[in-house]
Amino acid sequence: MEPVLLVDARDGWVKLTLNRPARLNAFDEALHVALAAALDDIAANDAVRAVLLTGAGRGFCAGQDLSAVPTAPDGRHDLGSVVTRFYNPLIMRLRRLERPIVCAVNGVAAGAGANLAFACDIVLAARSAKFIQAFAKIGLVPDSGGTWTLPRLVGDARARALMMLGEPMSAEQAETWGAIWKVCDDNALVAEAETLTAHLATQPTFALARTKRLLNGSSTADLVHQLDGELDAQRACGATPDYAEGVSAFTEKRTPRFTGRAK
Ligand code: T3D
Repeated sequence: MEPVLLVDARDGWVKLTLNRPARLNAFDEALHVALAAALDDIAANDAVRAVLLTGAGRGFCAGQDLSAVPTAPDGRHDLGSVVTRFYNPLIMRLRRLERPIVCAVNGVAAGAGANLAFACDIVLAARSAKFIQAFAKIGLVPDSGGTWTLPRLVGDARARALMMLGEPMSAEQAETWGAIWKVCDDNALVAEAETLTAHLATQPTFALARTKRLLNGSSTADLVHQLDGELDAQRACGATPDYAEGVSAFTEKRTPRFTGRAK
């Protein structure tokens, strides 16, 4: 049987492909478990300096597999257990992973699938892709951090309408509204995303990780707190070999060779 997650180790980076194309890569328990394990392996491996997340087939991810929702002993669907065990930890794993995560949205991203994409660091989308806050259509609230992430990306008015109406946001709207980094032609998406991830894998990983940490905290911190955080991070970055290399390369007018290491 095909694995539900394809893990493809490249030179300094890993490509993760959600692989349940017949269900538009909707999450069942096996996919959650495999993705969590892969992200934990990456976190523990300093040789991996960037991650690319995408989907197999014509969809990116249709959120929860609606045919695989566990039931509580009283026979009701127990959505709380799925969110507690899987979706909330997944979003925190992505946000806390000290590597840049590129997301290549190759097709429809619905429900938790859309909010999974928005939890990544740099999102590219195929021109034909769309993002759907599908939750209200089945009587649910947006989860996987969507009510936190989407208003910060596109503004409150757009987030409210997208979530209450469940209407698709096209890839081009997503780019124009600031929800994603870039739209790519469908047949160029994979190559562009791979090139970008490979580039990130050669960059100063420690500094990128500290940048990610600062950005994660910025929307809830006040300026004084944020300035303190930048001070700590800058001090730590200033002690890395990558800072020395970056300055040398600048002075010598050559491309820097970063190791990504803290020491
Ligand atoms: O436990 C919990 O539920 C709590 C957590 C919730 C998180 C969530 O993500 S809730 C939201 C769940 N997702 C959805 O509601 C989206 C459901 N899917 C759709 O609305 C549509 O499929 C799409 C708009 C995403 C795509 O439409 P379209 O017309 O391009 O494709 P399709 O024909 O609807 O789907 C293709 C196949 O994928 C189809 O199977 P079939 O008929 O060919 O055998 C369809 O049933 C299957 N599929 C699509 N989404 C899901 C799914 N199967 C299971 N679960 C899905 N979410």
